[in-house]
Amino acid sequence: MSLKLYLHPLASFCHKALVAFYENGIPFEPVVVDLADETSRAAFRAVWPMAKMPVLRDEARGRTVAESTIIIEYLDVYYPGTTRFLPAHPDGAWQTRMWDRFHDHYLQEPMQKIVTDRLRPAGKHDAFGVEQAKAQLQQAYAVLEPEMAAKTWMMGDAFTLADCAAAPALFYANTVVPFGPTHRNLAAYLARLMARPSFARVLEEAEPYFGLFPMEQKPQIAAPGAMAST
Ligand SMILES: N[C@@H](CCC(=O)N[C@@H](CS)C(=O)NCC(=O)O)C(=O)O
Repeated sequence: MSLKLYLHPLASFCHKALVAFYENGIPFEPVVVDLADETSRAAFRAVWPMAKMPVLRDEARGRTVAESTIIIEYLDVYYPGTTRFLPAHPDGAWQTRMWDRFHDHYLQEPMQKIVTDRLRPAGKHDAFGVEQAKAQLQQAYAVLEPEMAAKTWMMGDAFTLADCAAAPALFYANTVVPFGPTHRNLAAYLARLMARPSFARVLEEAEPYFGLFPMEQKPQIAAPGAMAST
């Protein structure tokens, strides 16, 4: 198969790329990377020395494509389908990219900070950094709540790159700092994302791995408002 996607089924940035593949039914071979396994890690480093997932290898075009956003942009250009991930108009395109960056930087990153702090050795935790990350999530929720008052998707009626980014970011952020009970528009948006067949498939495939999530509150495929508050 021409397209190989290096991924882990629990990894949120991999989910973002997978949504794009499933939106347009693009065939690919998944290569599951286990960073805890030396052989798997070394094989992955040989493909992409930064060892961050996802990474796309396009054998037909002889290209290695890193970074979830860039993978989606690459698919949009070279493997286009009915869902177009970037609007043709420059104004729509920059706004889509802005919301994509927003979800990566202000939801995914603080969410990962909170989750990976759990994996640090005793005495190496960063309680202050975790508090800052929680505050940043709350700030991002406050921006998104009015933003999603009257829109179906991040850019309005069309599902784009920004929604691929939003889906796993909001799903996992809601697991670590639930917003369901307090942010109704955001909860309704996450519910729409979870009902979208592409993301529903990603979650279904990830579910067997949810027990590995290193927080007490495990991810759940349930209505966002149903998550327990912390
Ligand atoms: N900016 C990157 C972030 C990728 C990333 O952080 N991936 C995580 C999995 S969700 C990873 O590979 N973590 C492994 C590690 O940090 O060792 C992207 O958008 O693809």
